[in-house]
Amino acid sequence: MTAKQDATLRRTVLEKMYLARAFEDCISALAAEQGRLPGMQILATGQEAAAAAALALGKDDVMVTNHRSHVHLLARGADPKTLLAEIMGKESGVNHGKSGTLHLIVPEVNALMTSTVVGASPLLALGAAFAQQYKETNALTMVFFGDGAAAEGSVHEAMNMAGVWKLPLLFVCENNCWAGAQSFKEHCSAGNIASRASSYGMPGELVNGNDPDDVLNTALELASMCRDGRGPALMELTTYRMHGHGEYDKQHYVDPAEIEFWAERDPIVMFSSRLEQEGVLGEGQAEAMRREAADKVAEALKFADESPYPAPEAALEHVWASPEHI
Ligand SMILES: Cc1ncc(C[n+]2csc(CCOP(=O)(O)OP(=O)(O)O)c2C)c(N)n1
Ligand SMILES: [Mg+2]
Repeated sequence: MTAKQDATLRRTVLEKMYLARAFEDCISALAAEQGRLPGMQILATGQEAAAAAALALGKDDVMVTNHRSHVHLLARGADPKTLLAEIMGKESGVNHGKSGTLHLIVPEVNALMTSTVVGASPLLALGAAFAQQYKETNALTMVFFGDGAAAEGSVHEAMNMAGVWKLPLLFVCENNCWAGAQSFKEHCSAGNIASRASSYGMPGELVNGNDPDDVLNTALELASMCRDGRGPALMELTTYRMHGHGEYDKQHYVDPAEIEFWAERDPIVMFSSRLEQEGVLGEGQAEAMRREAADKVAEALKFADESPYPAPEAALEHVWASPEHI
């Protein structure tokens, strides 16, 4: 990558981080209003540097993600309008209002699946990576999962088979220090997840998940290894869930000092000031990006608000794949 490409990509990473923050701030506000959003809202506030991992993917690569998916999908290029409409259960949503926030699928950006079954995404991704290898494509699959999911048998099985078959599968574990109301220390016997990679014969990298440069560089390097036929890889992003598990959760079980500690390490604040200091962004450009993101989300909200709910007669449409898609 040349320095110019590098600067362009880093600016895009920041743009996507601002977009994800504005998008989720909007959801957080809507969730506080009665009757605006169906179901539970799970946000990734504080985890926006993961956008850099999604931006390491090429057009033909596949992404599979979990219940905390908005950052990944927006970074990959999902349209905030149809995404927000979907989350609001509207007909114009990316899945015609039938998935809501927890089962989003965005075929336009090869986001195959969002599974809220903890630990399911890596197995689904294994199938996608198998198909990529079988069809002799040059593409890879990236799968996001949490530190809690890492304890599920299905995740170990997926890692083992990916290692055996040398599949082009990049496992991205976002260790946000919590799985529901259980801290990492309460549910994991090891100090980190990345070190497990050697058990499955693949490289494992522990990355500062609040530093988009680290995330981007490691993701680019590991993705290129997967693409070259060298088998799967694992990266663990150490980060922090700034909100509760869902918007209903007021985090009574978390030491406020812990939240404060991580608030001082806000990935957006740190990255925007780094890009300004390095001259990658000129004066006022970061603020302009932030405002542009807020405008896009305001437009998305207007679009979603003006869209109707699906008609009851359409309840069974778009639920099963039509024969021509099988
Ligand atoms: C198989 C299964 N078990 C339990 C749950 C309930 N559940 C939803 S999210 C969650 C915590 C997952 O933690 P982690 O994998 O660290 O992801 P995070 O929520 O922190 O992003 C649990 C236990 C579920 N959805 N699926
Ligand atoms: Mg977690």
